[in-house]
Amino acid sequence: MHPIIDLRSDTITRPTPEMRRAMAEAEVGDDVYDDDPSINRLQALSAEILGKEAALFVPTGTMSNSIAIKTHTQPGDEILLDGEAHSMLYEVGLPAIVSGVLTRQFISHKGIPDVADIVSKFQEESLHSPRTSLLILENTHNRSGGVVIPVDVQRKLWEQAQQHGVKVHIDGARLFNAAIASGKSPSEFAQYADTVTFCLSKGLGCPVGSVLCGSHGFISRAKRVRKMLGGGMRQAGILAAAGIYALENNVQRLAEDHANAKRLAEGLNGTPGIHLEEEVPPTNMIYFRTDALAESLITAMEAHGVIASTVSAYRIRLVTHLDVDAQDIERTIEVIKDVATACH
Ligand code: TLP
Repeated sequence: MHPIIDLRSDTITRPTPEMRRAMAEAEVGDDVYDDDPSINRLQALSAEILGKEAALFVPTGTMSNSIAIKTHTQPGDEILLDGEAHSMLYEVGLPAIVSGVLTRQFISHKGIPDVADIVSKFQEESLHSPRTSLLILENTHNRSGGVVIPVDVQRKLWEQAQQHGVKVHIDGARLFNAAIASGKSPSEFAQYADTVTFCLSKGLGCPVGSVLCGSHGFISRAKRVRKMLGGGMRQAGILAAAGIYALENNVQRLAEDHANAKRLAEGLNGTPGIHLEEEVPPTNMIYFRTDALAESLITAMEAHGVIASTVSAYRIRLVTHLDVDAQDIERTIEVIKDVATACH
């Protein structure tokens, strides 16, 4: 019997023995009093890597985005974001609930925003209109297949946003994937944003955690919002130690996840009933359309030990990560080909 191959998400990774050791040995203190040395170290390291003044450790990417939106905006403001963004689709309406903002959506081309379109949507406060106070960019872009928004596009958007008094926040849940795939440093992306969040609990392999980075002033206001949302943790240095371990050891290996995704796409290409959205996946995600109902394919795959996510009725996502290796990828190709051919 083969072990299960779980490609639902890169969130499913489990900490390795080395990471667990780092966690067990972590020095801790009460972080609400700023007394946790491991959290302080993770925050300093994150700010340094992203080229920002300060950083804040938070439990999840969802909370991090929410804190950023709340800290950047006033109730009644408008925020601009991709209609397929995580903050739009998967954060349970938090921008409306926590921040009281309007969400105005733009349509990107395969995850890449159109600069002119976005600029035309910026609104100044007037007798009639809400003020556009924030632009959110998601890099890599999850629902668009893990695509990387190029640094140059970010730069153009940033320049325009600055001219219009609009802040820019990057949901960089997978910013390190973007950096590794494009051969740029994370700070090259981060320089064109006021704030950036990245997740430790995805490709980097930690059990919990995200980090929000920005200026000193922004982070001290954000810390208050984190407390308000119940995210003021105490001896969470145990978790931060996993984050430090990941930043020191698990960044370069993301290239393996990208290579595995490419091999998986190559192996699936041309399979009857399966239509890859990208023949060459940009990072660690593969999205494909199915002729059969996605759910029926997923159920058949599960019976052979391969788990994936249904995105919509005829759309499936596979994500590569630390807990799947090249051998698992070959088995996944075999299983999906067999199942898809049988369902066709
Ligand atoms: N994404 C999850 C699901 O929620 C869809 C996944 O499996 O991909 N930003 C982006 C771009 C994300 O993809 C996610 C999680 C988050 C934020 C939220 O992170 P968490 O799960 O830590 O709240």
